Amino acid sequence: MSKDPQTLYAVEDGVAVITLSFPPMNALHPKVLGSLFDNVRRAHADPSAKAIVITGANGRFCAGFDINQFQDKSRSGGGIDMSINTAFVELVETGPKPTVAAIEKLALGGGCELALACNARVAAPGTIMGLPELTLGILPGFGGTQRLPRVVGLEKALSMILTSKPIKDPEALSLGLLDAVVPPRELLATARKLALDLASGARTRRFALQRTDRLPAFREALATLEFARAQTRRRAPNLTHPLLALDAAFAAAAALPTHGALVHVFFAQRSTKRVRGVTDVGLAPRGLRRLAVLGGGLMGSGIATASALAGIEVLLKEINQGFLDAGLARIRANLASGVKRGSLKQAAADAALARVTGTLTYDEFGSVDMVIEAAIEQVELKQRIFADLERVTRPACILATNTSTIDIKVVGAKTRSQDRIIGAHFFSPAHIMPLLEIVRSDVTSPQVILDTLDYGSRIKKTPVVVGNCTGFAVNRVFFPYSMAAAMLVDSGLDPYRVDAAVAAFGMPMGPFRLGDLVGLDVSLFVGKSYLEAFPERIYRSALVPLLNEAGRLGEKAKKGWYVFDDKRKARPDPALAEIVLESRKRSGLSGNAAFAAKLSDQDIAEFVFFPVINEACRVVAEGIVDKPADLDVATVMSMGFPAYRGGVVFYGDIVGADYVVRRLKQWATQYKAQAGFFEPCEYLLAAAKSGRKLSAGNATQSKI
Ligand code: 3H9
Repeated sequence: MSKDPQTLYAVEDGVAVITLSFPPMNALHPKVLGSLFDNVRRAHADPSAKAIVITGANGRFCAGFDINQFQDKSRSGGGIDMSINTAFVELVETGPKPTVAAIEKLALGGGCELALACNARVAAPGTIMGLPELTLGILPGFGGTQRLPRVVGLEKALSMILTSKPIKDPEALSLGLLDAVVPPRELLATARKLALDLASGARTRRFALQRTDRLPAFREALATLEFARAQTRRRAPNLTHPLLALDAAFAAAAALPTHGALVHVFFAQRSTKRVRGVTDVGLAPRGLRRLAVLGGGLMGSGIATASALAGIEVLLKEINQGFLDAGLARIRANLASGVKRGSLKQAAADAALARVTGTLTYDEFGSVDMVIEAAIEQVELKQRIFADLERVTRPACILATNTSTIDIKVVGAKTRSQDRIIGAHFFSPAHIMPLLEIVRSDVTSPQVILDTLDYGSRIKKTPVVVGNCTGFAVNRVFFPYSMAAAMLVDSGLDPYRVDAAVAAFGMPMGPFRLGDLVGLDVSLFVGKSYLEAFPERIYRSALVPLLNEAGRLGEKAKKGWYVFDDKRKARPDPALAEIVLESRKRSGLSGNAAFAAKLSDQDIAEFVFFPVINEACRVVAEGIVDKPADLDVATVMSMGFPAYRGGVVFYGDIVGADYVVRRLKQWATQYKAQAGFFEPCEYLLAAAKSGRKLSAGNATQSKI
């Protein structure tokens, strides 16, 4: 037998048999690998071969990468050609013809990794398999950290990698690392038969890298990793590479939800622009040239800024010269800050400003294609404005309101133009926040919705079309968030602790810091509509009303939950304690103090977000969104829900509907008087029972 590193090629019974040949252990010398891949390519092109078996000469499969290569000083940098991994995936694992490993005696290190890349594995008794790379101070580098956890499960894979101890064939068989163990004389025939079965489809071809069935849920994976990390640090305090190997193996499991979530958000963001009955009925957007913005306050000036920057002519209307000057000054300031931050060129800012005209009358409204009303949230005022708008605009002009709470049909109640009335709900600051919630009523015309979608795209917002209900989609889903957080504080938790736990979960800031940003007067006002709309499932805390009474309105008043210095930096305020104590007294939740004191950061995050998932499920079930993914996009882009958790509905699927239901029920028992707040909705319960994904959506017709 030749001592040269090579592989041999033969076709037997319609199967290409490729034999690793490099005595004594068939180590993966670069020449062996090169020859292996050449022969796999040859097999793929060989019409007489339907499938491939990879085996080893000399009664041995393979002892791994050729260790001599690590010592060869002539090799520059000692690097290993990592395109080998691509070849493992593209030629061996997913190539046009299935591969089976026929293993005798040993499949170690790279040898085991080669076997793992094959679609099935057969061995003779007495075979050992393992990844001993850590004993050489390296990580399994041919995909073992990624494939082994997917084939034998994360816990077993970590233990095999960390201990470097191989396992014997009976255990490998029971773990699924081997598909069969047969006597040596039957090995090749069995492997060939298996390979042909995979080729014909008689048996399902499996791809280790694509498997998820053995991977644990994320929480469990994290617990396994943390345990293994602690153990490794204790046992090998001076070594780094075992920890790196651990992380790499964990990535196979952990990256799964994160990767899945981010890909989900990527596609979800693009799919919000497709709305059934609007974008699939052959309509074309009419193109918006001139926009009127009613109100030059914070929202109105932000909307005007974003629109002018997109090349749209803007007519800004105010009720008196003082307000108009202030509104125009805000637009100038918005543009100047863009230039200062470097996101905007001076010339573009100047051009945008030149597109804005101020007015105190409706005289020019006959020439606009769309009006966005951004006046204060007063029903009668808005109704009066819309009656005026109906009169002064052309019948084709879109009438939009930036209300964040008021039913848009109520806004248009004094008009006969309900079909051209739509909600264009921006988030503050409107020229920066990326989301545009487009609210349609049951009579808003598809053309008006399409034009508003088109306008949203032009001003570079991600539009999400939602149905008309209290709080629409975004605010409605987040009401329970602030309520749950307030419940925790009334139960005895420090608000700053709650904020820290929620920030640790991945939110840009906690609910109380956000309250200060939005303004606690606004929170009180907006919250009222929700309290009235859903009395059966609210928690009414005295906290926000008491803060309002004390003039603690948030950042703008320099004090709210926090106190703020001149640079708008938030600091905890000891003086808050008095208000918190008073609210606790009124809440009647003192019996929950011991429960609250024991909550971990993770518990806190679940306590505030699981009611959010529950409400999101109601929104989906009621057809307020076209598809659950719209809600995911909306929550990521409005409140900064972490994209790597996929949005609230997707997050519910990551943790599992059954787990969410179990927790909600626990809290309903803990908080008897507030049980309605935690009551799981039908949609969530059904998903928990059937195992159906929350993100699968509602079978019934959407309302929007
Ligand atoms: C790897 O695979 C890395 C990859 O993840 C990816 C990298 C990017 N290479 O011990 P023995 C030789 S790292 C070259 O007396 P036993 C050995 O030097 C590799 N040579 O027999 C000796 O040569 P000689 C991971 C190798 O029956 C002869 O074979 N794999 C290799 O008592 C007989 O060896 C490992 O860590 C090799 N990989 O034990 C396995 N392996 O006759 C390391 C053996 O000239 N090997 N040789 O002195 C072993 O643990 C034992 O040798 C083995 C056999 C259990 C296989």
